[in-house]
Amino acid sequence: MENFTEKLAQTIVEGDVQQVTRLVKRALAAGVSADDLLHQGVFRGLEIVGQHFQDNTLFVSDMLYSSKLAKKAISLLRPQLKNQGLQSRCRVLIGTVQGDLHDIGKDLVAMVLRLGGFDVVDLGVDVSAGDFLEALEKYPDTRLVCLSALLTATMSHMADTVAKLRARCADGSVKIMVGGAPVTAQFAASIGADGYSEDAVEALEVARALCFPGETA
Ligand code: B1M
Repeated sequence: MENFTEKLAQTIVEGDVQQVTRLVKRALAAGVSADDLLHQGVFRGLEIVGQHFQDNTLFVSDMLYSSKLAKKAISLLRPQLKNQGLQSRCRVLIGTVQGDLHDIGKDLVAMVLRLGGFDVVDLGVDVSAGDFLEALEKYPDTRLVCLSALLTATMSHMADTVAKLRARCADGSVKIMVGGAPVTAQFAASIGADGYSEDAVEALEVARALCFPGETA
């Protein structure tokens, strides 16, 4: 059988929108799971792009184009991804921290949380601590704030935002979860976040544990 996931990864690196669209549709029709296409196709492709960028064989414009292809693939896969319905609704704010424009991982976390039944308000990218605080005013029923960072250089903004959110919500009624490629569990603990997750699937588990501690095994 054709190796659709490998082909999708390669198409994210060097293909175009039509090729991605055709390939994803053919793969789904052939019975390849959306989950496999996402992880072994889209994520793998972006990983290769990152490696090529690091060894100077790809440029920022190439990374940008690949991210567009990844978003196209994700939009086609979204309806097929498993809905892990949750009874209780819970307001979540999410954003990529100040100075950081990466949103693919953040969008995936938002999507998985929505599939899991959370009411997600996506504040976008380059979100300052002040923007997060303003959003908390606007959505007073918020129970969880999620911060994403992809650049080592923006991790300090993550720390600053956590400190300001903590100062505003000292009673612990609002939990904070952080994540993103350079973020580790140790870093999360050191800045006082309540939770950390390595990927979008784990983010749902952590969000549930933080918002509904009595309901998780
Ligand atoms: Co950028 N970039 N980029 N980039 N980019 C990286 C991150 C980099 C690792 C590439 C490299 O050098 N190998 C490097 C960062 C190095 C570092 O600081 N550690 C880098 C750089 C240097 C830059 C620029 C500075 C380049 C330049 O201009 N010279 C620049 C910075 C711009 C800025 O933000 N101010 C830049 C720009 C860009 C583009 C705009 C071109 C584009 C982003 C487009 C977009 O997002 N709309 C881009 C891209 C595409 C990448 C790579 C190739 C792919 C990132 C991605 O989407 N990955 C990336 C290399 C790589 O990752 N290998 C790279 C796929 C995504 C699904 O993974 O985002 O990690 P990720 O999310 C995961 C987990 O991390 C986790 O769950 C997600 C899904 O499982 N997660 C969370 C994420 N957030 C979470 C939050 C949570 C929990 C889990 O809870 C709240």
